[in-house]
Amino acid sequence: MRNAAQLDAGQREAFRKDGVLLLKDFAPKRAVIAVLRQYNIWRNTVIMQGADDKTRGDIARARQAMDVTEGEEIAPLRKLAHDLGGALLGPDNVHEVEAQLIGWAPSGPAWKPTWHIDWVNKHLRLKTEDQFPGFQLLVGFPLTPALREDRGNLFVSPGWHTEICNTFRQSPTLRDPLEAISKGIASQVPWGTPQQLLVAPGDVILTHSLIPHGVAENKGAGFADKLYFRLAHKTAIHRGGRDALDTPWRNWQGMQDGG
Ligand SMILES: O=C(O)CCC(=O)C(=O)O
Repeated sequence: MRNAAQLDAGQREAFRKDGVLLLKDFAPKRAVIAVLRQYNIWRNTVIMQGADDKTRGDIARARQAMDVTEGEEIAPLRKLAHDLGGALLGPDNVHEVEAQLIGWAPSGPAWKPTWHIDWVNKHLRLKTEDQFPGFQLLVGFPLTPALREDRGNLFVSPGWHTEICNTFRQSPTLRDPLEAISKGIASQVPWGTPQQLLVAPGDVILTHSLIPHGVAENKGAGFADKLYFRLAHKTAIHRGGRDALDTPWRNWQGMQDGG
């Protein structure tokens, strides 16, 4: 395991270019296993037992997500996420917008890929600036292995944070690029060349908030589970406003001074 402060210049440069960085074998496995164990307990108690039969069936077939604001099992990975946030956004600048456990059941025949940019265009119905990204950095911990494709992997379009920002910068109105994005989502046309990330527990995924992404089909036998932290600079300047969309590295102190 490496210290978060050791993100080197090459990794920062790759992150700037791709908007995505996969850190292999970076998180302590024992901490990852502890979160997975706790998630399974929550899944079988809080989520499943509280549901009626139909909901329980739906849950077993689909995506579940739960916010995790507490839980001592989460603490070591939360610290690592915040350290990484500090390395990229600047030490002492990190604000946690959301922590979320997400599990994808083995997908059925009706499964469809869903492309999106988090919070920019919610279900194609963006009406107000409130839905612009309220975060800047996603830090993801895969809890189960997805070392081959179609195991519920996160898939991403590297480099497209820049394309999205350029589109916003060149457009006189906010509406134009949003409509273009909507169209892409509606027709399921992926941006760029989508890549499924091949990951194992202990790996850490970093993505810029404007990276288009989705989830691959899960042809495996079990759940594909992840823990995601969404982080922002504490001034939360990205909540609302055009600046969040046309200036990719505003307030990323660690990206500006080379770390
Ligand atoms: O489950 C995943 O890996 C990604 C989920 C996702 O796209 C999201 O929460 O925005």
